[in-house]
Amino acid sequence: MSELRGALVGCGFFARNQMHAWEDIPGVSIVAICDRDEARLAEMGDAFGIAQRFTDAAAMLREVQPDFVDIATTAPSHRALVELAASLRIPAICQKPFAPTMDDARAMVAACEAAGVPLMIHENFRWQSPIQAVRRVLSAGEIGAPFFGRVSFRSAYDVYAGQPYLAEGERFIIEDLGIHALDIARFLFGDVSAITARTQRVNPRIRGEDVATMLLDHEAGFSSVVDCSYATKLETERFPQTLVEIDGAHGTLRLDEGYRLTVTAPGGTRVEDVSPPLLPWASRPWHNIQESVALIQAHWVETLRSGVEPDTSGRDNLKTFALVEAAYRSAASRLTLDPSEV
Ligand code: NAD
Ligand code: 89V
Repeated sequence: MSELRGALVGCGFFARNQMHAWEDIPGVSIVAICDRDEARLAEMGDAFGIAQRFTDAAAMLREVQPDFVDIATTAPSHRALVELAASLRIPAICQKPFAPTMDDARAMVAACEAAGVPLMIHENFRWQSPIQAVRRVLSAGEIGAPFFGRVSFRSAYDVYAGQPYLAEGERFIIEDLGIHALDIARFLFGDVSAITARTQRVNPRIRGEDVATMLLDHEAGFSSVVDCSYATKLETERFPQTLVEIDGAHGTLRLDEGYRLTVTAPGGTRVEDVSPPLLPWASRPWHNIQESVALIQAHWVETLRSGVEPDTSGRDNLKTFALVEAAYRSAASRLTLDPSEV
């Protein structure tokens, strides 16, 4: 199998994880990197020994002609970069959140489909090994058909220190973090026919909302609650753990603090430690997210080689992104909305 040559756009806070993960995947190498900020470009190039460095993405993609591009910039640049990749017929991975608007996201999917190139959104939280463990229990039918679910992320971790832009946007927690929890709800419970949301801003030093509570009606015929907060000061800080509760016809499942999975089924109760591994380049508490970066990127490579659509393809992720948009509109209007209509 020939080596896949990738190129990265965006050498900021999170891209370092993506670079480490690429280094660990056999048969792939990042051959060129790009950032408008020369200092960040130099720092990443030196850290990972990448000689081909560009400040302009179009120049990089035209000159290098990579097998894929990994877009690790923030949302405002996503549409232009994905459309650029599509115009050059280069498969693209794009970080979440998909784009600033639904129209942008739809245009990105249309551009890639018209060009016949794969597009995957880097929606990594469903790849976290504790979440995969939950999905395995559900799929095995151990607790029977679910009739209630909860996906919960509550923390007071200072995310603004590493990602100052999170404090500056009109939208914050649903767009940045809730998007992951909503995607997990889709992954575990299926697609959503209606959403009702409420938001609050507790931290006066940020512009957007830092608390959101959402009620989802699933097409499968039951409801789940997705709640997230960056204003929750607990005895033990849980960042970045997502907790899950599921009640089923024959039992229950709880993914609790400390990656403790408790399954109560007709045969009794078992407790498992489903902690993610600490990869050699990872550091606590981010290791859970970092492992999922390695797993989603390995998935991308498999799909690129096999021609199968990635699990979080652009088309799939339109549904998660529609939940984000519908949640904001529901919070503003106080109405229950159908996400397929936003
Ligand atoms: P950042 O601001 O630290 O880095 C973005 C970099 O992109 C900057 O260095 C900037 O100069 C560069 N850039 C922007 N537009 C460009 C363009 N057109 N051409 C070249 N360079 C350009 O941001 P970050 O915190 O690294 O976040 C990046 C993305 O990753 C965001 O969308 C964020 O939501 C996402 N993110 C995802 C996860 C996850 O777990 N999936 C975690 C953190 C961040
Ligand atoms: O995963 C993310 O998108 C990050 C964080 C975990 C801090 O919310 O921005």
